[in-house]
Amino acid sequence: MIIPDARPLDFETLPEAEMQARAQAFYETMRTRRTVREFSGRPVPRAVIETAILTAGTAPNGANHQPWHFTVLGQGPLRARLREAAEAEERAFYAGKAGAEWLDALAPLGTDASKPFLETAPWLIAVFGQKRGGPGPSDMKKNYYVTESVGIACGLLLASLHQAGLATLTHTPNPMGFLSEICERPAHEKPIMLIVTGYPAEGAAYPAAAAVKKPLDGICDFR
Ligand code: IYR
Repeated sequence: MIIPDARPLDFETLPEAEMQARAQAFYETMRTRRTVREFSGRPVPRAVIETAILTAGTAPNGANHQPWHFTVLGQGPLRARLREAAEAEERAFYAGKAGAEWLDALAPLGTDASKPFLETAPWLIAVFGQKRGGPGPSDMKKNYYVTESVGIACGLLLASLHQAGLATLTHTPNPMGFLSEICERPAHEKPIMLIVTGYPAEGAAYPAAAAVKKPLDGICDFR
């Protein structure tokens, strides 16, 4: 291939032992991440959130259109509205809309329609995938692999927040139309998830079932 406007790659080749040590250290960090559903109101500096979002924005993505938007909600009047709208959807979901199989699957996690963290946590990050956009700020081209790209960006965002010492929760009220409305996002953007972050509430706990991870041979094979 011919690389347009080619730049030399800045790449550090590590000794294999160092490579393994770094991979192991990152695994040890990430394996302690737990989804937290009880948040303290203790403030978290906005700069940490900004840096984590910059990290999310490094995700590989379709045609480098970077098809994402992050609306960050600090403490403010939108929170009560958001909680009310999310809990209304969740009440319908848990009252039966989800169906028995889905509700059975959630039983070990103990989740329910009550979402106080939407008001207590210092930061909520609403993540949107842009069906249209492009590399330029006012482009309206077709975007590609939006769901995959935004999924990877969310993974990086969660990893960054965790490694910065914050608790995280991915929340996916269903449907999420109210998020677009409250965040005033345009119709070509699809709400993907809400990422809640802050400190855990004092005495916060998690369900043991959530921490059971499949072993390597349960998620991987080499050929
Ligand atoms: N969105 C609901 C339900 C929910 C669904 C799944 I799949 C989860 O892993 C957890 C919860 C809620 O937030 O309660």
